[in-house]
Amino acid sequence: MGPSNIFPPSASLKYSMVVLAILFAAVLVFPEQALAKNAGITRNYKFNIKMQNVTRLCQTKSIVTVNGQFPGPRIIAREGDHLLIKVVNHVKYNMTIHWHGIRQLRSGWADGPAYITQCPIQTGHSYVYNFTVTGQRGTLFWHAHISWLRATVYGPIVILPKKHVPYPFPQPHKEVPIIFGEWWKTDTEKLISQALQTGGAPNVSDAYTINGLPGPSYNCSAKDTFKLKVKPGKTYLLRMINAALNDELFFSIANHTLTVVETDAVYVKPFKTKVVLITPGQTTNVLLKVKSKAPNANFLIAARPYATGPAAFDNTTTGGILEYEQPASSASKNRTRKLTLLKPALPRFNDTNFATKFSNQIRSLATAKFPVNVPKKVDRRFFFTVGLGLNPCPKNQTCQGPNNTMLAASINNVSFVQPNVSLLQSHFFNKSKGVYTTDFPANPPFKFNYTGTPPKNLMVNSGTKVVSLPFNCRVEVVMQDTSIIAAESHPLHLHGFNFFVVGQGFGNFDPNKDPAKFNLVDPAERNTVGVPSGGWVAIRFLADNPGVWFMHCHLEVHTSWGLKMAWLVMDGKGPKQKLQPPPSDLPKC
Ligand SMILES: *[C@@H]1O[C@H](CO)[C@@H](O)[C@H](O)[C@H]1NC(C)=O
Ligand SMILES: *[C@@H]1O[C@H](CO)[C@@H](O)[C@H](O)[C@H]1NC(C)=O
Ligand SMILES: *[C@@H]1O[C@H](CO)[C@@H](O)[C@H](O)[C@H]1NC(C)=O
Ligand SMILES: *[C@@H]1O[C@H](CO)[C@@H](O)[C@H](O)[C@H]1NC(C)=O
Ligand SMILES: *[C@@H]1O[C@H](CO)[C@@H](O)[C@H](O)[C@H]1NC(C)=O
Ligand SMILES: *[C@@H]1O[C@H](CO)[C@@H](O)[C@H](O)[C@H]1NC(C)=O
Ligand SMILES: *[C@@H]1O[C@H](CO)[C@@H](O)[C@H](O)[C@H]1NC(C)=O
Ligand SMILES: *[C@@H]1O[C@H](CO)[C@@H](O)[C@H](O)[C@H]1NC(C)=O
Ligand SMILES: *[C@@H]1O[C@H](CO)[C@@H](O)[C@H](O)[C@H]1NC(C)=O
Ligand SMILES: *[C@@H]1O[C@H](CO)[C@@H](O)[C@H](O)[C@H]1NC(C)=O
Ligand SMILES: *[C@@H]1O[C@H](CO)[C@@H](O)[C@H](O)[C@H]1NC(C)=O
Ligand SMILES: *[C@@H]1O[C@H](CO)[C@@H](O)[C@H](O)[C@H]1NC(C)=O
Ligand SMILES: [Cu+2]
Repeated sequence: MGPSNIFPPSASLKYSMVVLAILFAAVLVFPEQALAKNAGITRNYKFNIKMQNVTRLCQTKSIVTVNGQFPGPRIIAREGDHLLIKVVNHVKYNMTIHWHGIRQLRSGWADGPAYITQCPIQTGHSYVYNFTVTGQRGTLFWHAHISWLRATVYGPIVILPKKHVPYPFPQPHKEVPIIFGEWWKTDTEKLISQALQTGGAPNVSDAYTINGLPGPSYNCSAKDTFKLKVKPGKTYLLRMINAALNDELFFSIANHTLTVVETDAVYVKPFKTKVVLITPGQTTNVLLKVKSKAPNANFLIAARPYATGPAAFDNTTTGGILEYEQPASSASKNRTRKLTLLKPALPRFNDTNFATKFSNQIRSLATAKFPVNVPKKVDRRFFFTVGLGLNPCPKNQTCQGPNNTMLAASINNVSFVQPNVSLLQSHFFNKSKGVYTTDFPANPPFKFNYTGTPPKNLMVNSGTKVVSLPFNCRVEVVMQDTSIIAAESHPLHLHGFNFFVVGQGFGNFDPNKDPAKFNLVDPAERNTVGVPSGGWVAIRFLADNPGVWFMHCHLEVHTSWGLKMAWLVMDGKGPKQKLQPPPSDLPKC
């Protein structure tokens, strides 16, 4: 029996996150069947995809939700558990759900990106996502993986360590998810479909949210503010998730220091910081040790963007409030007194220096219990340019991209064209002809000064191309930002694997000098990494998971423009090295 059956649906959406935060402590004493020490249990969840009216920023809007909740329900499991999540689609949109960061060992059919590993779940249909959480513990999240529906369809995944296995840091008093989102007053499905027709950039969002709530900096939103009530002297584990569509975020709590202990469900060497940078697709666990005595103040919890491109961005700030439980005596005496609200200092919107320093601090634990399995040798090397580009305007139309073009984005100048059947099915049933080709280029079509003056012709090529890899191939990918249209940070997300961030730098990657500086000792292990604006990042992974694995920018607007590709990992020879056949309820196109 899964937690979904135990946690009652919360009556009030507005308070649901607060309620969940309180219930969260109960998870740690959650009754489980007595089973062999390492055998996981099966947890069942039901996700009814349905419309729900939600009011934010003084406007009521009908949004797509899971079970009417916004943000959606929390998935809780322990390392080793099996998950069966039945998704039933009651809305007019096609739907898929992605379990972001879950490795999906040999269970690629449950990964979720539309037309990559499955056809969408159509209106009135359902699909059971069936997978096991193997070798992972920490915070991840789930979200819709079709069009822009993840704007409102997202929620946390909390993976606790196996029973009786402690964290490699002090046990927190409480654990609290902090999930960032992005809110538009307008219908986001209309927004992106119009933008893709006109070729222009879609309008930026109207607000950011913390656990679905914009907070006091927005018009008529003071009542929609996330509150974190703390007991003096205690330590809290904040499970932070950036589920925003298009914006990397700086996060800080006034007058408090945070200790980063985990990123993308991998423990890291703890380090202290006032500010956290979190890109869309990343998750970060931090310990918050609060002051030992309740101060006479409240503290703003704030997040606002890190933005590097020239494009317009939502430059607003979302806020929550950290409140101390006051001692009973003072509370009664001072009940009516309004505490001052202290505000944190956040880096400037374009503070790339901070971004670089922050990401360099993230290091794997590299202990006997949590070793770093970074490939020391490499079988296949790839050099990928990532960035924007243009498509010509169709005849008879005027377009809103620069000089009457359409904005596009690409990897190695290939702008990915979404097929109309799923790549994984086409691969499994040997029906790739006319769906995809395996000639995705290992290098850009021509060399230029990637971060200098762009070439004259900015037009992209288009195609549905993948890279085919043998099982257990050791892969290195250098991702190089380009200044085409403009240099910009791109958070690249890889499905099906964690990778190791072995190096990064500014300007053009130098294949002769830079590899000597790679960190093969304690590199960060994660599923999403920011390609530095005007720079490069080098990652390595072991292709030990057969299937078709999407890799894309987690800024949804760039994905929509084609900044995506897929890796096709072949079966290995061993019996446990093969992709399983598809489940019988796999949706059809
Ligand atoms: C949302 O509000 C509209 C207009 O008031 C109403 O017609 C509709 O039934 C509501 N939808 C839901 C799911 O409550
Ligand atoms: C889930 O997948 C496992 C492994 O493939 C399989 O044994 C099991 O029967 C599946 N469960 C359901 C309910 O489909
Ligand atoms: C985008 O914003 C402009 C200016 O605020 C507005 O006129 C337009 O209607 C918006 N477009 C959409 C699709 O919401
Ligand atoms: C703020 O909301 C009020 C309604 O509560 C509205 O009258 C006012 O125009 C709004 N202001 C802005 C700047 O949107
Ligand atoms: C907040 O921090 C400032 C600067 O460090 C300090 O002067 C002030 O006393 C702090 N206030 C509280 C209530 O902790
Ligand atoms: C946000 O952007 C708007 C429009 O570009 C600008 O007027 C405003 O000053 C900016 N606000 C902040 C806090 O930078
Ligand atoms: C109660 O409020 C008064 C006046 O603001 C302040 O001087 C006093 O320190 C407060 N007492 C406590 C226990 O915080
Ligand atoms: C950041 O923005 C400020 C003002 O908006 C500008 O003066 C500065 O040059 C920018 N810094 C970088 C590194 O782009
Ligand atoms: C393009 O415009 C011409 C003349 O206005 C018209 O005859 C033709 O049908 C249009 N073609 C398309 C594809 O809209
Ligand atoms: C648009 O055209 C102008 C004039 O030909 C040129 O200077 C500019 O670089 C072009 N912009 C883009 C993004 O191609
Ligand atoms: C590339 O362009 C940058 C920025 O204009 C410049 O500083 C750098 O020297 C150029 N590199 C090469 C190899 O030309
Ligand atoms: C939903 O998915 C099916 C199968 O791929 C497709 O035929 C249909 O056009 C899609 N509907 C919408 C509204 O996108
Ligand atoms: Cu991007």
